[in-house]
Amino acid sequence: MEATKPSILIIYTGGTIGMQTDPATGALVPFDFNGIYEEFPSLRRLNVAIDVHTLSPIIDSSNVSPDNWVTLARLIRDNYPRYDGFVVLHGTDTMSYTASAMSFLLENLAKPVVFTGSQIPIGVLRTDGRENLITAIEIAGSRTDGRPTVPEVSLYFQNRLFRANRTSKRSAEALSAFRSYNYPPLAEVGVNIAYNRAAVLRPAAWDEPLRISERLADGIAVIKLFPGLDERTLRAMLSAPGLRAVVLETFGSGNAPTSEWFLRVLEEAIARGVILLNVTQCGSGKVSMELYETGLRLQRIGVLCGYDMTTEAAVAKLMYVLGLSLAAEPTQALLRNPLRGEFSV
Ligand code: ASN
Repeated sequence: MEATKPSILIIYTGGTIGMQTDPATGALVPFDFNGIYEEFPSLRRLNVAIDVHTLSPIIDSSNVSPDNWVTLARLIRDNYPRYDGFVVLHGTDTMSYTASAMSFLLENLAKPVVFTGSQIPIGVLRTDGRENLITAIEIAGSRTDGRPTVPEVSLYFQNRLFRANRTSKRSAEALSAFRSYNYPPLAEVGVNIAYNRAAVLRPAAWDEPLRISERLADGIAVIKLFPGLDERTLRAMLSAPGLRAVVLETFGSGNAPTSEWFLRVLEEAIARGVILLNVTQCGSGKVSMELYETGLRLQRIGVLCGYDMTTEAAVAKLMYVLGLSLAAEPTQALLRNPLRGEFSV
């Protein structure tokens, strides 16, 4: 008996992948993904059943907000029992933020949610969108031993499948726009799709209902250190009304100046209850605060270690964890431990 076709919901949120040239005006206009089979007849050969949901309004991803993330999470939750997998088409500029946020918001996820997009509009002959889309659909529908092959939030771009919360957009030009410096690809795509099954996250249970968190905290900031950052500026940033947590982008393996004023300003913020999470400005490698005096001082005053987490994942995780409104201790515990494979200790 033929196995039933996997059913995939494509969610189009906006971005370059959904653009095509209007033959009349030459301007870029949105592509109607409901006509996906007419545009890409080869999709029928994939042996998957596809439905399309277009979010309204579609947005350039620079305009994405945490409210959009909650809308997306609700859409996936509401459709979860009906589909075997989800493909989210998203602008590349902030895709790593949205996909990281989704990895936290979707609790008990046991089905594939594959993000993709393109650098060249889908309606342009040389587009990278066609391959990205078709392969993302194939990955979302893939099963191994009767289970989804990649039951986590992933990001597919230019022949590589990554854990979404390990990615950053690293090129505004190259078709290979995303990098995952600190975690190996979940799959490499050539003639075949070679899955790295050992790297894929397994759910704690396969049949738990999907739950979502619908609250993302505000009051999160990113502060990137640079030589010459002065006391007045740092103090002003850390005294912003409503500030709850800061992703502190430090140097190298989590290092920062040891000057008295610098540590005092950070200490004062921590005393006011502001959480400081240390991630490195380097793409690759991790924060080890005990390595140098310059990191140790941060650890002693209560700055949390972000290990090899991306800034994108750190922002999303802080919004998610603080949105849970837990007491200080469980909040810190969630921040000190990886929840969705977002860092390696
Ligand atoms: N500006 C676009 C976006 O992020 C860029 C893209 O998708 N390539 O929505």
